[in-house]
Amino acid sequence: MRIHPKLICCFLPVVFLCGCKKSGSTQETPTTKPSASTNAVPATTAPAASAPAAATGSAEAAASVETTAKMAAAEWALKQDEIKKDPNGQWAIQATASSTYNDRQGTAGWSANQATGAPNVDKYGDDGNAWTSKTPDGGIEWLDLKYPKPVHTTEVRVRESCGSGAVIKIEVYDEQGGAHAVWQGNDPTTELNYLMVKFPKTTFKTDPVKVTLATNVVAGWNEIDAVQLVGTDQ
Ligand SMILES: [Ca+2]
Repeated sequence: MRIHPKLICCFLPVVFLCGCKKSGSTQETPTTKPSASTNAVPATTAPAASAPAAATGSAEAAASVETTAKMAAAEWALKQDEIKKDPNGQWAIQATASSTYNDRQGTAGWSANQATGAPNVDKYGDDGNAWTSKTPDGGIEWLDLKYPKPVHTTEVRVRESCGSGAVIKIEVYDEQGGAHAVWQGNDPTTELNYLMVKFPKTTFKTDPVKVTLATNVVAGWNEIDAVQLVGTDQ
């Protein structure tokens, strides 16, 4: 039986090959796979607080670093919860993509539909509950998402869960099917976080949202857990 390349990617300690760990994120313990030795939770992948300069060997300094990290983790969890419950937010109900890992269809792991619904990836890293493209670094890939209700939109939130930072463009469509780019640029997202793109309320109602990635800009698999469309009827 052949070992799946994806599994290798998942279990090798060299996580950076997957693009799921970026150099520089050295605070906290970067556990590369689920381990029973820690009861830690999603929060460990939270955007860690900026690491205070280490005062070598001082217990007080260590405690202070820990406290800061915990506060950052709690803040991260609160923000995740707030977004999840945003009354003006909608989660996609249908998705298509330029390609999918291993040509996965339907509700299979890493298929486009894994980017529908509320976020369900708990930890930064390769996870079948997110969509990813057929190849990790092939270049331009896109994800097209439909929502229950067209709205005048003010924001799109893309939850990136592996190889974050590769989104280059977000477009929303008007009801005649015209595409409007609401953002194009350098995605600053790292770790398990949302790319939150805010813009003046659209004059038209939008439904489909298109997220374009350049998968070659962040090495390894670039995975999208969920995409929220924020907007109102008026
Ligand atoms: Ca998901």
